[in-house]
Amino acid sequence: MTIIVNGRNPHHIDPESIQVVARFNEIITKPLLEGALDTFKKYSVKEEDVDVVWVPGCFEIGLVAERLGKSRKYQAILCIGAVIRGDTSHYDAVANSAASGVLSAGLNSGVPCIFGVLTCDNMEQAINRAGGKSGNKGAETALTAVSLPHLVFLLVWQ
Ligand code: INI
Repeated sequence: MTIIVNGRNPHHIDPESIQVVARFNEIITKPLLEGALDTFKKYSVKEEDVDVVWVPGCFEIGLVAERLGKSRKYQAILCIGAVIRGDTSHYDAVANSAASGVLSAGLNSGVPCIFGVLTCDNMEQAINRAGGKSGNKGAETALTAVSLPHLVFLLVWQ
């Protein structure tokens, strides 16, 4: 979806952006990151304006995203991870913490923190969404990272 605000396409801005990527399930998060970097390239975001920070797992994303947001160095923070259901309820704890952590990071810092975390029932679902049959969710969520800073800017300054 392209959001048009005041008749202007917010995609025209080049956000200085950061990606927080979880190492856990790296076989999935690496292609998600590559998809996101491809999207940034398509929208003329300069390579030198994108920083990538790796965290151990999705549980840690919120904390790191919030600190980075509060540093005021970035216009958007794209949080990438993959939580895959196992035999226990650990999945729910990590997936819920990742979602609420990313939400809090955005609300507390005022910088758009985009939820690029896959929550899948199995590895096949994750592979399909990391460049397989169902596309690349990293590439898709990067579109939000490109468009949201302008929207937030307009809302704050109008
Ligand atoms: N971290 C993930 O990113 N994905 C998972 O699927 C996952 N599972 O299933 O355990 C996971 N666990 C690690 C967690 O994010 C923390 O790094 C760890 O608990 C240390 O705080």
